[in-house]
Amino acid sequence: MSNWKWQEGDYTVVRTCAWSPPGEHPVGWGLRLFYKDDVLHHVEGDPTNPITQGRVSIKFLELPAYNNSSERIIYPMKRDPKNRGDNSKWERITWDEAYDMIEKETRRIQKEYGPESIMTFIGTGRDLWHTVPKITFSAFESPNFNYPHNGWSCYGPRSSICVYVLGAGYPELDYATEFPELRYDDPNYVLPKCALIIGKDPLVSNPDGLFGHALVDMMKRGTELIVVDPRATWLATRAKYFLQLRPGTDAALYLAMCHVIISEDLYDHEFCDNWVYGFKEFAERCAEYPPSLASSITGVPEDLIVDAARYWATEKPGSMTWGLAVDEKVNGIQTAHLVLLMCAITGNLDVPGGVLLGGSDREAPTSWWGWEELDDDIKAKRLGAAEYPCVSTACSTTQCDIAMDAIRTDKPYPIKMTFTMSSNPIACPSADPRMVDEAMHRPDFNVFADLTMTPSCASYGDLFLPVASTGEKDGLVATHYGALTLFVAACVKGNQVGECKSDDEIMLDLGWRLNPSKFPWKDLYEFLTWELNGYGVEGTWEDLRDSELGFVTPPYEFEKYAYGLQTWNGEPGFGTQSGMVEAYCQRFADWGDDPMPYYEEPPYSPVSTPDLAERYPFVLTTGARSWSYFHSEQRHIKRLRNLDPWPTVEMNPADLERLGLADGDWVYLENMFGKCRQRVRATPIVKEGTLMAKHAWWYPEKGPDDKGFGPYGVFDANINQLVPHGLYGKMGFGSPFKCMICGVTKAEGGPDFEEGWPVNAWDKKPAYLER
Ligand SMILES: Nc1nc2c(c(=O)[nH]1)N[C@H]1C(S)=C(S)[C@@H](COP(=O)(O)OP(=O)(O)OC[C@H]3O[C@@H](n4cnc5c(=O)[nH]c(N)nc54)[C@H](O)[C@@H]3O)O[C@H]1N2
Ligand SMILES: Nc1nc2c(c(=O)[nH]1)N[C@H]1C(S)=C(S)[C@@H](COP(=O)(O)OP(=O)(O)OC[C@H]3O[C@@H](n4cnc5c(=O)[nH]c(N)nc54)[C@H](O)[C@@H]3O)O[C@H]1N2
Ligand SMILES: [Mo]
Repeated sequence: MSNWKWQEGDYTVVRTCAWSPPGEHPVGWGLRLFYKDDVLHHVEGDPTNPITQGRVSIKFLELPAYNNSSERIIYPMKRDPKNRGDNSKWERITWDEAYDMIEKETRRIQKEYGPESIMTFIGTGRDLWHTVPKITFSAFESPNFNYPHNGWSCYGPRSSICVYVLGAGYPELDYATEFPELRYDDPNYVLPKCALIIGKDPLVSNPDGLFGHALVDMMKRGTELIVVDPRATWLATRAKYFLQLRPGTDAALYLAMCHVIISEDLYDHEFCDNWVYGFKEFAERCAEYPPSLASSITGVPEDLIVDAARYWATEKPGSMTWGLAVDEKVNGIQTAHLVLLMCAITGNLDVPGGVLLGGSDREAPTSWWGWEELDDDIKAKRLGAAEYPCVSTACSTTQCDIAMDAIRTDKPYPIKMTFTMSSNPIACPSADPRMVDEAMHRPDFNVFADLTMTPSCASYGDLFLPVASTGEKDGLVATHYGALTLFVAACVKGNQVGECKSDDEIMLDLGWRLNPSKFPWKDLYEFLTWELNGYGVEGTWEDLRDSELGFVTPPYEFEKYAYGLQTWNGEPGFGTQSGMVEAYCQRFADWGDDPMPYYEEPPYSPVSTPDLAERYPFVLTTGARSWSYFHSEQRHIKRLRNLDPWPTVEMNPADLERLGLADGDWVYLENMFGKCRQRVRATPIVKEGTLMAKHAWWYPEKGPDDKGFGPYGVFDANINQLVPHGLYGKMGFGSPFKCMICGVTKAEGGPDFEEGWPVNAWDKKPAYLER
């Protein structure tokens, strides 16, 4: 009997705090995992977890189906590169053979082409954002760590802007994480009067360290919402102000809101006088956007813009949480800049009940560990770094469009080997996925570390490393990847499935083999303790696991800028070049952009490309999250698939009527870049003329060798065929995933499946139980 493992009848119960897999951001779901005969049987929420307090997402309730699925690959496998695309050719091998292959190819490529010809690929914020950089910089000694979402348009603009404009870690809602015992009832907690929810649907997405349901807890206690979204989400319909804008036009809206706040003298004079650099110039910039103009651009009524701005400036403290829609536009950096300024000029930064901020000493979201030790001539070869210092100063990654161009063209040098840990490029993150698929056949050797076969690996993988899931590994969870550590908790292993290893174990194995001097930890636990201490928590990983809650909250300090806690030298102020919040950012000017935020029409829109819009009359936003799925995962989990069985495009009933379409019809979505097929979902939550199409769809049930639409039918529904590669902002950030244009035509039908698909799919007995 211990705090983290005990017996209940026939079940052994293990307490854990989940991160990934299945794919998830660091929400830290508190879970109790029930094992019977060493097999995960069911999952319950852990009521003692201070954040989630017993609540669980459906994806984690379905963890047994995910972990025990017959689709899991539980042994290493290889396939001769000449057989790429033929999925009957995979052979089971041992870990030693797999590592031998990696070592042999690494040494050969390092010698013949240089280590820069090895590129790693990572997906979204799972618990390997501290792992893959180490594999890249320290094991392979390559400078090319690649996140293949064009224009780094998830988290990149939002987190980098914090570095340049605030000199701080990530901003987040004040949801009483600093009071783990009593939470909202702690007498020192200040409830935000107003919360600004921007381009985010946190109840569904729980991103990056925010437990979305906390908003409901806060609303019950009186917090009012201002929601900015083109779709009437659950939160939007309960908001005090719902600003339903045209996708891609956020910056115009925030310029106008700031204009109202400044021109009506509702701003925080003391804060602006002391701490905002370039306030006067910023006020002039905002004056160019009166609400009437913003209204004509965004489609939000003028009086709503004015009222919401007044409310935000006067109902204090106001908190804010922003989402992916801030980034997924060419104008992403400027949009993010404006959101921060809207919080700054109202005096809401880093005050109780306001916007929490990470300290300047916090790690950037992309870990730099091992980077410094690379030779200067190798560092200089990082793809896209010289062209886009705005990307390369804050992020240790490549600029991903340029990285993909190198694979495609061998310029400036060829990429001979790739190592993909947690990404499915042709199904999910990459624009122009058919081009990416073709390009990815060029390297000599492509390694994947994943849990199931994916369209990407089926198409161009040569080696598959099987990864352990939640419940199968020991690890840590920390919010915002270290950029704002609201809490740290232990992920605990309950059983071993096949020969699966955790990403950290794979990293250590590779490091010890390829470059042992850079991997000083003697085992996983020494490594986890080192990571834990890096988050500012003392003691060993085992101490944390064994503790009463398995969970710690590093102390949070408010108004750090006033006490010298937000700068490197201990002086009061912010950790920026000017020591203030930068409305005017000299660095942006140095990097060839406007030093101040501005609005720019999306590159393809009814306004910027009216001729094209005649043929493709809808404004298209994509990828609003689904309760069932984390990106391209879980399509094979029966109960999750039943909840959301098909790729759908949300359309207003008036548009459907006009086009002679009906709910449930299959349609082609098409523009000048490509085409895909999805199913209509009639709904008034989108305005006439706006569409929202789901992303990351593929059909596991089609099998890996489906010829019609590529492996698992991946090119049937993939909306990213309508998004161009290489279209991003002047400083290398932001791509138009959430603001394209498209046309709709009726399709003859949907994908052809046997009777009963997809709802009766995956009824097979969990194969690993037989193995
Ligand atoms: N059109 C459109 N496209 C989008 C978006 C959008 O909104 N619209 N969103 C974009 C965003 S924000 C992002 S971040 C990208 C995401 O893109 P990716 O992160 O590449 O997402 P996935 O396609 O889910 O690929 C993840 C793979 O990792 C595996 N996996 C899950 N957990 C783990 C783990 O812990 N370890 C390992 N080794 N593997 C794991 C899964 O099985 C899956 O095959 O997609 C982007 N694509
Ligand atoms: N269940 C689940 N959870 C996830 C993921 C998942 O795939 N599934 N993915 C994870 C990842 S990597 C990320 S980045 C986060 C993303 O999670 P969020 O940040 O919540 O982003 P989205 O769900 O893509 O979109 C949020 C809202 O933005 C709105 N929106 C669309 N276009 C615009 C626009 O131009 N302006 C404004 N203001 N709003 C717009 C959409 O209508 C939607 O309601 O979720 C994470 N969590
Ligand atoms: Mo993301």
